[in-house]
Amino acid sequence: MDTTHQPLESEAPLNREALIRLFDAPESERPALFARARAARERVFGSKVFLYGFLYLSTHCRNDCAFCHYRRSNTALARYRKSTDELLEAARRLASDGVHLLDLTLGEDPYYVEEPGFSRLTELVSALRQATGLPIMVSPGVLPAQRLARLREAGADWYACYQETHIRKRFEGLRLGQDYDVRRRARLDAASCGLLAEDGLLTGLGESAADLADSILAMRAEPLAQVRAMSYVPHPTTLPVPPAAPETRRTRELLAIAAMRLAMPDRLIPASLDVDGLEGLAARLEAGANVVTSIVPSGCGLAGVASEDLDIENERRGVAAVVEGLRA
Ligand code: MD0
Ligand code: SF4
Repeated sequence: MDTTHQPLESEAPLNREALIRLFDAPESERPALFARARAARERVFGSKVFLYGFLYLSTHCRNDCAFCHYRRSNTALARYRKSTDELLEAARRLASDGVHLLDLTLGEDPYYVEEPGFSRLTELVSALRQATGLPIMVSPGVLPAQRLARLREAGADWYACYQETHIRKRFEGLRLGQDYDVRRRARLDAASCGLLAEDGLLTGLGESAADLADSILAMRAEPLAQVRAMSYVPHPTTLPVPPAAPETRRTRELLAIAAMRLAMPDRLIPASLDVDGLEGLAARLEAGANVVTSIVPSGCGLAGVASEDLDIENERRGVAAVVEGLRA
């Protein structure tokens, strides 16, 4: 274990000890820290920011994650499956608005992931790819290697599958009844069949600085092209609200973005609109993010994940509002 004392100002990717110090840094040191994260981003990506359209195509799920509004045991929830035509319409809207990628997300919906021929999701990927010509990310949860390869053949470029935490004990308390290694294996299988892979972690659930440092080191060791952090958003049916106040939870997410940027300068790092909507965009970009994700067109009846309807029907998660926010 590399425990040499590495100054936070170092331009070399931070080691574990430095990452822990980063998360525990006093508030007065954060502006300089975020400035260093932006400089690290600038060195690799310049001032480019990428816009990802988000299509939550099915809110059905067989899993029961303790942090998620769409967990199986939330039986009161009105769930939907969008038709191919509805998704094509929304995708064309996003493409003409100027997004760089479409993220097709679904819960682990048996209608898609347990379908014997597995043609529904592959046909959807091909149809959206043909209709827009955009890169397609799929976020269908855990799939066996053979089905990931089928999605790649159908035209998918990306596979997102978030571990949330890389501490096995914590994983068991979050992704209830799911296997840590099977989930991790899916990302590696995706990368081996030519898909770009994304992992993500959840902040604001009482995780320690060492837990976050270990997550970042685990992500750095995987063949990931994109890495993210998102704050836990409490819902009536999810985990009890953690002790930390909302702004403390947000700070953990911002520090995690900066830490990932300093530890992995060359990865794409999202600023998700799904936690705080449009008003949360600037702080996440200032922390070192360079992708705006969860851009959702209004009027299509589409939902968010962490926040089901925040800023969706009021156009604040549309491309125009995001571009205006970026200009500001
Ligand atoms: C986002 N709401 O980017 C989306 C979602 C899943 N691949 C992405 C969590 O925040
Ligand atoms: Fe299902 Fe994903 Fe929610 Fe877990 S996080 S319950 S897999 S939709």
